[in-house]
Amino acid sequence: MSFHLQRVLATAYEIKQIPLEDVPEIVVAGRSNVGKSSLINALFKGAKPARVGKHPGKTRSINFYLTREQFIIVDLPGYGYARGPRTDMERWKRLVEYYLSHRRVIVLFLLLVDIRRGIEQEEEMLVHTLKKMKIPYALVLTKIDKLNRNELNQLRTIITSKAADIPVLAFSARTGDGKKELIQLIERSLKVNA
Ligand SMILES: Nc1nc2c(ncn2[C@@H]2O[C@H](COP(=O)(O)OP(=O)(O)OP(=O)(O)O)[C@@H](O)[C@H]2O)c(=O)[nH]1
Ligand SMILES: [Mg+2]
Repeated sequence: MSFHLQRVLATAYEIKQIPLEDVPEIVVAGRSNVGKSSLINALFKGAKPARVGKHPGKTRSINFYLTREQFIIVDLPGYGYARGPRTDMERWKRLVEYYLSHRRVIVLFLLLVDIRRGIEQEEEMLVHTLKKMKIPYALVLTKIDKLNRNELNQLRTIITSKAADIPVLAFSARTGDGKKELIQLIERSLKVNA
């Protein structure tokens, strides 16, 4: 099970480059280096359209990937890169807030969290915004291949209990663990909104 890339619809560094397609969107967001681009690449069969970086801050633009299944996967730039200029969070906020407030069709917002870091202040703020805007979201715990089963279960339980009533998935781009559940969640979100 995978999705197929039709084409890269847009690479937006600025507000005016954000496309306004009337197609449902799945958003992938999270801290810099959390694994957003890797997760997106893992969802596609064949194509690996998103750039993956050793150095945090690789994705600076909002990237829109149109799938043959007729929805868009959105790769948001990462936030919270400590060594970046202070104005980065401001720039990020402006671009992303504009994007969120001018979208009609976000069917699912995937908030990625490194399982070893868990939910921090930035994620709490984001969740607050998503709730306010009534955007459906789920937490995706990334890089689970870095833990053994015990550690994984322990951390997953802690994070899930904090997340209360929202779906929590665990995923590894390296091993493909959790990919099936992720694709099912995306498909369900698309159907609910069809
Ligand atoms: N072990 C492991 N490494 C991963 C996984 N996913 C991503 N990585 C690594 O983490 C680093 C960052 O991955 P990216 O996919 O570029 O992360 P990103 O969230 O898109 O980063 P920015 O675009 O900089 O915000 C890369 O070195 C990846 O190879 C995973 O599931 N397991
Ligand atoms: Mg990236």
